[in-house]
Amino acid sequence: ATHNPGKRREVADLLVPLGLEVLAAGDLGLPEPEENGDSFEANARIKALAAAKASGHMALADDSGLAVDALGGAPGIYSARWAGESKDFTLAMKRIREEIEAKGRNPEGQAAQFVCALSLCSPDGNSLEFTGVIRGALSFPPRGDNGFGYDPIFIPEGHRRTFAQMSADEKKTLSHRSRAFAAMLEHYRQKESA
Ligand code: ITT
Repeated sequence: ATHNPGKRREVADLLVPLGLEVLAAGDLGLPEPEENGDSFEANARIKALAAAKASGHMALADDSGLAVDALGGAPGIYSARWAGESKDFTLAMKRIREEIEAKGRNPEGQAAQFVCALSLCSPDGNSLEFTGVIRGALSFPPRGDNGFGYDPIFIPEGHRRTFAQMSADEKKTLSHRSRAFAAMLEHYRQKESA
């Protein structure tokens, strides 16, 4: 249930090895519902439910974002909106730097985390949500050409390069999205073996 090509790529990369065919809401031309929830989980459920109802299939939605400790968790669920109508993440990353500076802090090395909530919803409206988090630090100026969104300013804990400087496979071993997926798969594995 996504219209974001970066997410589509990463989600497909996680689902295809399970033998699943991936059709994105963007591919199907489904409308984007208003994301008016107050948490990542609530917004993921809004998107999954809308896509499940519109398509008649199980739908998986991802709501995610970057939460900066020094900004009280902003941009958080507003991560896409900080990039504006034109989805300009250079502008969004600049705003993060400026808002940290406005608090009299040095943006370099500020603690932050990427959060991903997944919602898997059936057309009858039953859903389950799973969350994954990766902590790290901000680094400026933006570095790297891989990935999408805020990847060029985020260095995951224990590493020295930004997500955008890592290959897709390396990001996959660490990311909030992979962690939320792992939680979802673990849930269904346990259910299967029960
Ligand atoms: P859909 O709702 O159609 O899925 P979106 O881009 O609007 O796409 P969100 O509302 O969940 O999705 O916004 C999340 C934003 O957070 C997204 O636009 C990215 O810029 C950022 N983000 C999420 N995961 C990211 C990642 O792995 N790397 C970099 N930025 C990420």
